[in-house]
Amino acid sequence: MSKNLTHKILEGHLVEGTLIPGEEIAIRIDQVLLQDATGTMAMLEFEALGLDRIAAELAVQYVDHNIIQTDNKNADDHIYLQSASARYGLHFSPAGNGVSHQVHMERFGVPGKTLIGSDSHTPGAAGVSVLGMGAGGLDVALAMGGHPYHLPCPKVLGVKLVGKLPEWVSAKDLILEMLRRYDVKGCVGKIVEYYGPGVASLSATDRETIGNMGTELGATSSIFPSDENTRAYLKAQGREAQWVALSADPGAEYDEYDEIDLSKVEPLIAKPSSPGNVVPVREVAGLRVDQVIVGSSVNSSFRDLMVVARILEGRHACTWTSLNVNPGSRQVIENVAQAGGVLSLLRAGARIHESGCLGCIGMGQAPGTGQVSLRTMPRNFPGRSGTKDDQVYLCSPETVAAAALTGVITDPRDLGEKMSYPHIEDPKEYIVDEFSIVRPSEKLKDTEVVRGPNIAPLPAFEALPQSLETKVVLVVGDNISTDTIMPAGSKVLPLRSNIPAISRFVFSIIDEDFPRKCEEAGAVTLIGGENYGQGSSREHAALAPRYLGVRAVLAKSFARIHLANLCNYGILPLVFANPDDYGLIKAGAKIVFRDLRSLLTQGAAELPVEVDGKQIKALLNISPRMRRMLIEGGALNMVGKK
Ligand code: MIC
Repeated sequence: MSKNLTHKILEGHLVEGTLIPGEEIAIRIDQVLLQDATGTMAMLEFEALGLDRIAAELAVQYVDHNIIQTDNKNADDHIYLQSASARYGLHFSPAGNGVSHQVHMERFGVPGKTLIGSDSHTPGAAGVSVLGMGAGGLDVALAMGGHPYHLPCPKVLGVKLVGKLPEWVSAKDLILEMLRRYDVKGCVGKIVEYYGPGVASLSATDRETIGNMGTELGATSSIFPSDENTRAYLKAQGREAQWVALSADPGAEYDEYDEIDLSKVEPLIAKPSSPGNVVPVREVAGLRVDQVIVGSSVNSSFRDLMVVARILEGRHACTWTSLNVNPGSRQVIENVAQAGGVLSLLRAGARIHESGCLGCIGMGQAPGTGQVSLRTMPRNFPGRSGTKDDQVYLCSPETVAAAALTGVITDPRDLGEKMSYPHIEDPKEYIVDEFSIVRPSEKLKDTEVVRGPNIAPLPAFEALPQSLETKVVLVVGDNISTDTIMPAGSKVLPLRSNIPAISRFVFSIIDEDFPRKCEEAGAVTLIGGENYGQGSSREHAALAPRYLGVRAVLAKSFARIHLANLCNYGILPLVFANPDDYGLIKAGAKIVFRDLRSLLTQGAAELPVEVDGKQIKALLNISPRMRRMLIEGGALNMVGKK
């Protein structure tokens, strides 16, 4: 039978289950990626497993998020991560080296491998045909320890690409076109597989852009065939020997189909404050722009920076528009420098920042009150930039460059009247620095793990009681992101290794009093709408609420990674059997769950819920493994028992 590429990779790694959409499967994980903001917790969890060394083929700890060292906290975390990497056999990529997704693709991605990362944008690995998935820190720790990764078997959405992108239109516009079609939850439970003749016109880094931001569709992952473009990229990285050709069989079938004619894609932009709020750039043209940023997690490759550099060459950014460049890696900026791009950018007035995530998660670069910021980043959830009521738009490097020149949102095709479109060729041979990554070795194995004062021990949680009496402390709407539940930003991110401290900021964007209210209530139920917990992989959005006493979230639906994180920390992810019941529950309501333990043990898919004395029903649509976790009070308790 002819197979699609997703099924070929999944089948090659399947250790439990069958490839039936929705059923839980477990797959072998070849590579693991961690970043520092989620990595300290994941590393503490790995240590809690009591293993001497990692068991995965490769694990790389990147330092790319918490790189603003305003006091000891981030530096303490980095020392912990570096010493633990040496001790347990991880590769270590220090601060300044670049964003995990970009560096992993440069140095480690191998077509056909599976990768999980403690960062939701791990699917960017699609750039070199790696099946990358974001996961909570605990799942990542388990994968490092050699455990398989469990997930609901996704459907495969086959997107046939035909034609070629026009000038001034690039990969970002293509993924924005997908977001225009599917919005932020249209691909939950799916892997997006791109195929067809149009694929050949997209370079490896273009594919990285599409895979990385495919996360915003709610997708489990994205994948591209491994072809001559993949080979050219790996060759330019000095890794041609690791290339293998991979594609779907001719006539392969998909669960769902779509088609995009690349020649019809136009410059698009996601308006505040959702990556799914996409319109043509023309529709918002003329709006004054105060800040533009190219780079960070996505669109930070050589091509992305060089296209901006060439557009701006010999010109200067508009006086009121701050032009910012966040290279994806040290390698990117070295190569841009070699190609003359750094000088063009500097002479255009650019602020060139250190390689890393930076403003993408509110680590600096916050816009001023009421200011408009155009960014090539993947997310613009409310307040994520660090500024309340921010006005962040997401767009291509070409649209960023056009706005930098004119000071207003501008369709980059309009620049075509004054200049020809700069086609950027990727280097035939990238400058590669083999010393930029600390490799594990026998010598480093005896390194002592250094735990500074910023590292607090993991909190322990009790098993599920037979009955639970809770209070509703907060009712939220649809598409609540983990940025709202557990904000990022320069004030909060440094507390990622200290759950008691970070828990003071849970839901602070909505209600600064939330932690106190939870403590007063003792046990808490939260009420959510559709796609609760979309966005990041940060397990802190489950772990910190659990620490405050949250025992259940009753919502219309959940985002994939967050649902797993809730189970990992013993929080019940319940779905309204009748979505109309959502409107009946107000903050302050008393919610009682009776016979919980027995019902979960019996495998009940429907649970009775008493809301202020009135009975409604909730669905618990999770695997038997997740049920066991909930009963034990979380994954660590369960693994500990084993
Ligand atoms: C993000 O883009 O939201 C982050 C910050 O990279 C997160 C990880 C984190 O919260 O540390 C993600 O994407 O998973």
